[in-house]
Amino acid sequence: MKLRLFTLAAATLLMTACSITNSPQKLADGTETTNRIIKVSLSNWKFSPNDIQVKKGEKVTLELKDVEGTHGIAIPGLGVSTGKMEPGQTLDIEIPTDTIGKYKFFCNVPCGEGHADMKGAITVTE
Ligand SMILES: [Cu+2]
Repeated sequence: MKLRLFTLAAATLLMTACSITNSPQKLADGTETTNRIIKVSLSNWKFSPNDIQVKKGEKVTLELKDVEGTHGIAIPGLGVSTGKMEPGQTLDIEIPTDTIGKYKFFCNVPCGEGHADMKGAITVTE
């Protein structure tokens, strides 16, 4: 009986572990992904977070949400450039992670006095 309980506990634990790594998550637009989702908010005048670390080969989707002001994001080194985003708008972007490096990003929509402060970086590590 003790052994059976243990087996059951082990199986439950295993199932839990699998669901953490494999179960699809819903993106803001309702589509599902097994990618790691990193939520990034855009506001006056910052990206949060603005220092993002990912692993080489990791499947990553940035879930951008504009919470204040009109902004956009450009990550030239990763070939990403959004259009204008308005408050309340979300945008999901899968980013390439196949090359190690530090990729700077910045706001690509003139948005006022703090526009030049809207910057950050995504670092892809081994
Ligand atoms: Cu801006």
